[in-house]
Amino acid sequence: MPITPTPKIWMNGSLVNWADANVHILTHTLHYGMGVFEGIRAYETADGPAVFRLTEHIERLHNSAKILGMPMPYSVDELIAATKETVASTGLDSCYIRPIAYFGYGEMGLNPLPCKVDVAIACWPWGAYLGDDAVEKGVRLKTSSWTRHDHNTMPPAAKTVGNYVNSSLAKVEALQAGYDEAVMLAPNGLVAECSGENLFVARHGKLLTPPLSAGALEGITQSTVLTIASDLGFDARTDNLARSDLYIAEEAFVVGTAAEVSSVNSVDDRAIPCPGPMTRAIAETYGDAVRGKIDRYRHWCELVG
Ligand code: PPE
Repeated sequence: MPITPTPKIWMNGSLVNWADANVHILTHTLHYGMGVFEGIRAYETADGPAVFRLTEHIERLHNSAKILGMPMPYSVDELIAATKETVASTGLDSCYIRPIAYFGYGEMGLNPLPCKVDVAIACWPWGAYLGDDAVEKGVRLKTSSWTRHDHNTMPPAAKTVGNYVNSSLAKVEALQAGYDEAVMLAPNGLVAECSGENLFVARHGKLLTPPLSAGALEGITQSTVLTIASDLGFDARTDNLARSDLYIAEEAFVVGTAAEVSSVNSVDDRAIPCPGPMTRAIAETYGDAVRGKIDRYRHWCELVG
């Protein structure tokens, strides 16, 4: 999707013009992938723009950096304030937000630690990630020929720049084969997640989503959906899934900040009823929750102003 520029990007403590938010070609992370990032959305609410679960996203950014051994130069509170300042500077009611921390220009070679850690936050308007009408129409999934990371290869709990080589390989393979998104299996063959979303599947009336131990990112939308699903009276929990669980699912959907809740209409050309009743109810509630329309979830909407 083409990027629509906004006026300013936050870089190392101040807002700079969009066109001036550049890095040197010898930026360490550009060569070796040791960076961490987040994907967050701000939505229009009755009280003004609000960033959905901003604190949890910034805490995960800090944890990703900790896993990499990357010193983070700004506290969680400082980055929360910086994110709000950046969103406010766009004048937009809703947008996608991309904080990134990376080892900058300094030295080359595999040890990143001599390089200064730089932090930037960019925002831009971003529409439906898996196509318009992804709830009603559903997306076609294909099991990837690429295996998801082993815990001792690339830690799946950290949202690192380098982890996304694996995701991009899988995404491109799925798109070139005529599908919308890839399902990735862990080295032991269990279902991990999709290239950019967590996956939920209904089996025997229960909603199951693979945990971190199966190689999935601990998604913030996954956590939101587990809460919403329970509040709606559904039995929903993290659990391991086999590939065959996907083929005989009663319903299935993917969740992520960018994709929100998008139903799945087939996996490897095995049709899945779409959208299922639980999927539809959860998607509708999620859409209202992020816009501050549901009292019990309003604490997740962190106002910008
Ligand atoms: N797994 C992966 C691999 C992943 O990239 C995401 C987010 C999730 C699960 C869901 O996490 P959460 O956003 O906390 O619910 N993927 C980002 C992808 C965006 C991009 O293409 O860049 C996102 O949704 O922002």
